[in-house]
Amino acid sequence: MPHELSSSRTALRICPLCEATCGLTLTIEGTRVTGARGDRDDVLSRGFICPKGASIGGLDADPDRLRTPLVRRNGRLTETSWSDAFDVIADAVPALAQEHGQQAVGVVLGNPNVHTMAGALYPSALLSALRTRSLFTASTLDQMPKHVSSGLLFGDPNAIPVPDLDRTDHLLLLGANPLESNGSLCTAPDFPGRLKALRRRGGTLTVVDPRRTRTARLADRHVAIRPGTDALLLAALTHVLFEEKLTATGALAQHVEGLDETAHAVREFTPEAVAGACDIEAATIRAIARELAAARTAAVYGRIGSCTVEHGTLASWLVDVLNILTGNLDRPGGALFPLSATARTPRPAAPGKGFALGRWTSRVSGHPEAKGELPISALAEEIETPGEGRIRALIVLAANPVLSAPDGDRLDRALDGLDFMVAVDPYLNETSRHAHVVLPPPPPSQSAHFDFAFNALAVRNQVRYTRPAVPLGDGLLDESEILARLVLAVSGMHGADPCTVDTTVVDRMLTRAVADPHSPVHGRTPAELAAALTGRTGPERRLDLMLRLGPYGEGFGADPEGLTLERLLAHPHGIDLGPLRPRIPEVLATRSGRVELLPAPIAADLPRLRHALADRHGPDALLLVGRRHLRSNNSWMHNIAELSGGSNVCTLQMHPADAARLGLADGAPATVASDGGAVTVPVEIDDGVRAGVVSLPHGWGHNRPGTRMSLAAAHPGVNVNQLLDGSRLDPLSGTAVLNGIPVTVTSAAAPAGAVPRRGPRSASRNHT
Ligand SMILES: Nc1nc2c(c(=O)[nH]1)N[C@H]1C(S)=C(S)[C@@H](COP(=O)(O)OP(=O)(O)OC[C@H]3O[C@@H](n4cnc5c(=O)[nH]c(N)nc54)[C@H](O)[C@@H]3O)O[C@H]1N2
Ligand SMILES: Nc1nc2c(c(=O)[nH]1)N[C@H]1C(S)=C(S)[C@@H](COP(=O)(O)OP(=O)(O)OC[C@H]3O[C@@H](n4cnc5c(=O)[nH]c(N)nc54)[C@H](O)[C@@H]3O)O[C@H]1N2
Ligand code: SF4
Ligand SMILES: [Mo]
Repeated sequence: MPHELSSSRTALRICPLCEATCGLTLTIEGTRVTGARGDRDDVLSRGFICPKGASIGGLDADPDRLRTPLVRRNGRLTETSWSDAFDVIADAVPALAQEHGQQAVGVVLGNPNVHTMAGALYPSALLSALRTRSLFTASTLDQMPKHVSSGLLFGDPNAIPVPDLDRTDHLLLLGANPLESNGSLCTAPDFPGRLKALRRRGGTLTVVDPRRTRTARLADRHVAIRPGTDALLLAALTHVLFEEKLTATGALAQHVEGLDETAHAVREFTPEAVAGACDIEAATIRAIARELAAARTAAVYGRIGSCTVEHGTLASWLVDVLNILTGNLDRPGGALFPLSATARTPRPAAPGKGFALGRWTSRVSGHPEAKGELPISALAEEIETPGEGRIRALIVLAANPVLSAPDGDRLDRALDGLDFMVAVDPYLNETSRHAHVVLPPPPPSQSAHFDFAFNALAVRNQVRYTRPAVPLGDGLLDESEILARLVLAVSGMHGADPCTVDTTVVDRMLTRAVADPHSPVHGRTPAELAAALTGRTGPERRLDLMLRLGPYGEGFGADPEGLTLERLLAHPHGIDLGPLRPRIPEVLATRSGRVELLPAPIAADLPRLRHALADRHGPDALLLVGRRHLRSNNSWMHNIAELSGGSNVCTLQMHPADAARLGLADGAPATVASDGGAVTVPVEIDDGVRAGVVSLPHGWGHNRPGTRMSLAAAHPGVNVNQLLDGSRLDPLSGTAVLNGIPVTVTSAAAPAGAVPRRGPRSASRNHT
């Protein structure tokens, strides 16, 4: 180890562990991260840190992290060299595509791709190299309904309005628990502090959640809705605004079409009509609508609990309908569109191409694509079902669908039957254990960081970049280089310099820019511009290019004060680019050039919502919802000692009245059963969940053989997604219904005959 690395020092690193993107100050001894605190000078996070960020040293140094590529030989995964690993991929993937067709090679992208530079910069090159439509991502377990509603309303699926937390007077928050999750589709480090500040400045907070969460406990009003009925509640709020003439679209009026049609479309959803289904009094619904309309400024914001439900796209649409009708969309204090430093530079407003859904459908069940993706719930059947286009090879980047998607047992078996699978993952887990080649990225401290995705969802426009805090360890490859080499290996260019991938992208972007009359580089030559780029690596040069051509960029000399990578590097705590500002109409890309308030696919889905009005559950029905714990992160952070234990456990939370009715004591094992199967799990009696609702966290179930996550395996928990068979989807977005699932719960010690019809499946076995 070089001498200068042997003493203690500090280095800045943006936290990649959740959407808050806090700036961290790492303490480093030698090459080891021994501490982390919030960077007080960070322009966005101002010193905030949570327990996960504080434990990043433990995650970085986890002895179970893979440090060497693995290749399957004689059925066993064995350590190998990087060159051998890529040789194996180059031998297998192009040949399988040749033999079975392009659709036979599938790609799965998991959540951490939005938290790494590599995940932002290379998947599109991978997909174009493969020319496959077999793309599945965590979005169809998450925010796809929001993309679809934004695509339909605004013409751009990535134009997602963000609640202006720091300036709003009133926040109506549905199905989100930022006190545990630290926020999502709303990048706001210290979300808890920002909510408290809202209250302190006299603002009001309403939280709609079947559980009295830590967020709900901060609120002026907590509405314990029946799961799965947010779209009904939101439709009723919309109805009240029209009925009581409380709409005031203000400056937006000239940019919105379809108001009358929308009023007509929600006419049946009166507060009185939805009250029973939502289990919320009509008077409360009217009060919420009036408060929303009366607030000087207000924002409606919905997340997981309003997305991963039966009417997820309708609920996501109605969130913005309410923002629009109250004049709060696109105004300070309402919900605004951020403008990130790497976004496309705004153009003069003009009609766009609009957003199309269902341009193709999945092979087996005919699910429509959304944003180029097929529902991840359909992955197993696409692997299992014979016929042309059957998936034979899978490239899995940073995803663990065996735990995160419905019916993990079925997917587990399907993956086992693949001809070839690559996983880019630091862990050998429930999914990667099936791979023929595992390519492990380095730990976070050894990677550079830039938030391409979350800067476009942040409550303040700002830009930050951190270089690796620790040099790349011996024998490791930067994840960008791993993905670049993977692109080359599958595209017949195996062995070429990985920089080729970056120079090709740079050249393509510059060629497009010089031909664009709106670009500051119009008419110049790509080679001259490429030569001006700075940066030590391919990803840095690409970042430099995006910053220069972005909305705050120096435009290769057009604005000498503008952003470049060099200027950003001179500001290690980031550069504040100001509060969010109105962006309509420039942000609109619909065919009409206006906000299309009642898009046809939405109108066509409303009859399904009408059916839900009548959909009454019996008095003893139980509906399952999820939950997140502050010290958790989906399926992959149960292996970190500092984050484990205490209240971070896999239990079935249940209201005391339901527990009493079912004869279940606190801590007693209960069997939960639904469409897809059953799991057995300890009961936790908690009056924070409303009666008629039970809650299990996701990401557990670490009991499969062949993984290498010792601590996680020692307290495995059960996989909640085993209760799902993958058939419940929000039809417009293909998103799995993960909340509001009817379940039965029985004592696991119950006598024979009392067990559910399909029979309990013990969680401690791997079913085949
Ligand atoms: N029932 C239920 N299910 C859910 C949810 C729910 O609320 N309820 N939530 C859903 C949501 S919102 C999401 S986003 C999905 C997440 O679904 P996934 O993305 O499939 O799951 P993660 O657990 O985030 O797994 C990420 C994988 O990336 C790996 N990884 C971690 N860091 C890196 C890295 O730097 N590089 C690479 N290459 N790999 C890395 C981890 O080891 C892990 O294997 O789960 C969904 N599933
Ligand atoms: N600590 C921690 N932080 C995380 C993650 C993590 O696993 N752990 N995961 C990250 C990821 S990938 C994401 S997408 C975000 C998600 O961030 P959030 O959306 O804030 O996620 P949750 O904490 O799951 O909150 C969802 C809430 O919806 C409620 N809910 C369930 N069903 C319904 C319903 O039908 N209606 C309403 N109104 N509410 C309902 C649940 O009770 C729960 O409190 O968190 C991110 N941050
Ligand atoms: S809130 Fe999120 S980004 Fe901030 S320190 Fe915690 S895990 Fe990291
Ligand atoms: Mo997510």
